Amino acid sequence: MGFFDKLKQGLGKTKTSIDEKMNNVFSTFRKVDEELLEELEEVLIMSDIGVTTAAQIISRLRQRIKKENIKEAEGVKEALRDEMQNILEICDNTLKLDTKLSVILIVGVNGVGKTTSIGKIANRLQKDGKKVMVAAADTFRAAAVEQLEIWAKRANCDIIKKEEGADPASVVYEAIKKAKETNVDVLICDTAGRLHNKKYLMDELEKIQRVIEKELPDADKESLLVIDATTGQNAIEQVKAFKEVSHITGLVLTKLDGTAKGGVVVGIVHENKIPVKFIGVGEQVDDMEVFDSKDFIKAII
Ligand SMILES: Nc1nc2c(ncn2[C@@H]2O[C@H](COP(=O)(O)OP(=O)(O)OP(=O)(O)O)[C@@H](O)[C@H]2O)c(=O)[nH]1
Ligand SMILES: [Mg+2]
Repeated sequence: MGFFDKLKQGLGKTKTSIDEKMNNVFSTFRKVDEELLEELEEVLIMSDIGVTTAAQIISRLRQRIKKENIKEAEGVKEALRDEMQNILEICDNTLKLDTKLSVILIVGVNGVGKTTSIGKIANRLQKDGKKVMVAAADTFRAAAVEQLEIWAKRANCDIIKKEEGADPASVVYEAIKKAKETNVDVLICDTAGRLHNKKYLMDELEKIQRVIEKELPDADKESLLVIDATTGQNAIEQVKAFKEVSHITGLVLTKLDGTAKGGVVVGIVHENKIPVKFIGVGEQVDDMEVFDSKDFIKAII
């Protein structure tokens, strides 16, 4: 199955929700008026896009309808797709990893797919000819290290690990040292996700980042927040919490092959100006793609 089909199939439930609601609105379509715009705004809000973003999309849509004299349902749909895509395209979604030894820090709450995404990203970068190393800085559970080891094998890259309970920042410190010695291009650091224990999470993440900053002041650094697309509105809270501790450079949206609520990402990107860099569409090593806003919107509506 091609990537687009996978995404489309995955977004099937999202599609049903946004598309179905949208079609309900258009099924009673008579003319383009305020009532129609109000109904569309409601659909957007119900699709987790967020009140502010939905209002702005509709306001732009209203202007376009006037300016372009749109009178048909299909024209409204097309303009709506366009406006949503514009939002998702506001920022650059490429990874900036130009320095020899650059670092990707992976953060996010429990179970969103951090470790899995690391495996997939490592695999991609290795295939692109980069030498990758992963650091098992989630020392919270022994199983976390074992899981990352399995992914490192799949991606064919080295791993730096310590015993369970070790200081995560010390794992990162050691990994940076080893990475420099062995000519690594990109170091990817796994972290433990715990939003409920926020203070600890903050301290631990800050410490890891201090080590990276101190050891590699001039290196390119990405801090990717992993978000499970099935969580809906809660994802907004996660972005807020992690933005307080880290300069998030991009999002990884996982589980879009599942019961996805992809709409939430439109609001997140709009309100935070953080681009989606990758999307996860399955549990296999190849099930990750660079985010493409056009495909994404086409799959949703
Ligand atoms: N269907 C699907 N499952 C995924 C995807 N990404 C991750 N998963 C699954 O989600 C579960 C959690 O993934 P992990 O990578 O362990 O998540 P994590 O964020 O590292 O979890 P913790 O280390 O416990 O915080 C696993 O069962 C993965 O196989 C995806 O894109 N699609
Ligand atoms: Mg993990």
